[in-house]
Amino acid sequence: MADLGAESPERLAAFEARIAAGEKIEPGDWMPEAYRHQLVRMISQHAHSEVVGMLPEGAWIPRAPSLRRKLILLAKVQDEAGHGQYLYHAAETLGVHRDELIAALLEGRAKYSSVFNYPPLTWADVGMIGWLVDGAAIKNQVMLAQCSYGPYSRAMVRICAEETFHHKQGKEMVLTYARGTAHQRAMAQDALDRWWWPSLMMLGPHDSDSPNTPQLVRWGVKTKTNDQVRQEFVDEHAPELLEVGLEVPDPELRFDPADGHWHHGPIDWDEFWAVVRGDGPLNAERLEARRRAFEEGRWVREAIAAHAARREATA
Ligand code: FAQ
Repeated sequence: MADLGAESPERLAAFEARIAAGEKIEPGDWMPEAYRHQLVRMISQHAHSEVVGMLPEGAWIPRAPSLRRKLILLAKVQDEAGHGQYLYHAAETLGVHRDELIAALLEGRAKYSSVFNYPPLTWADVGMIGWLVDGAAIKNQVMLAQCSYGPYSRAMVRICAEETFHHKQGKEMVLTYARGTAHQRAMAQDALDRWWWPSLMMLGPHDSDSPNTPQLVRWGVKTKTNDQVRQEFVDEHAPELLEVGLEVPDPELRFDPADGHWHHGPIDWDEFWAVVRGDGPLNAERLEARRRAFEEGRWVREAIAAHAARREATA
């Protein structure tokens, strides 16, 4: 990256004044190294999440129960590949190359969302992932669309539009099954029992245990905290799930008319941190699948590089 000047209190104050005025920070602008570092961390984790996030639903494409459902799921999984592309590009505007980011993922040094380490056991899980996992992702991403870094914020606008469709198709599926036969209702309930807590966890630790939040909020990368986004998610989804006759697997879930919010019971943070550390149900399998895909795609990357070199030599 071009050296735009060392950090000084004046530069930092000018940078923070721009953020306070609602200006977007763009790739060529001066920024503190910690801001750049935070963005690379978050955007690359986000990109990896989209790409690893293709695996749980991708596994169900050959088993979709109808051509219509198959087409919808194919389109959704392709969208997620596209989201990974936008996000790796956004990270590259900060002076890193996607090869470094992907190497970190494949070597197990990078994080991606905890939620994709859980197995989708039945077709109803595909609907529940759309409704809950995309629902949680949208709450977080609508917030990130306001983020102070221009390329990330613009990528989020586009991604949110597509995720909204993913959310709707998931909800439509779960509503169909929740109002269907006794067997379909049981499948929808079983899927909810397994995806409710991982969906709450994916929005990150409580604010009191979130070391990055204060700096991210100060610099307008996050405009809401993890707990605020989680509250929005619960306030929207808990009543809708109950409305269709499903039971949210939380005996402490209750609506408090005094504050107008739905309150959930305690989250199992030991489980969350175990999954983040790599000890979730499918962490090893997910990384192995990504490593295999990387190796199987090697010839394509080599062919593209050879073609580009030949064009350059003959230009
Ligand atoms: N999983 O200080 P905080 C999707 C880590 S996209 C794993 O609170 P922060 C689309 C965190 O990195 C879903 N690790 O962190 C889709 C940090 O470790 P580090 C992904 C987690 O950044 C749908 C440490 O814990 N979305 O689903 C998780 O302030 C359906 C301390 O945490 C994004 O990535 C977790 N869940 O807040 C695709 C959005 N939570 O890095 C297919 C961008 C926390 O210091 C199908 N990211 N950690 O070593 C963010 O908004 C934020 O990074 C948070 C975490 C909110 C995820």
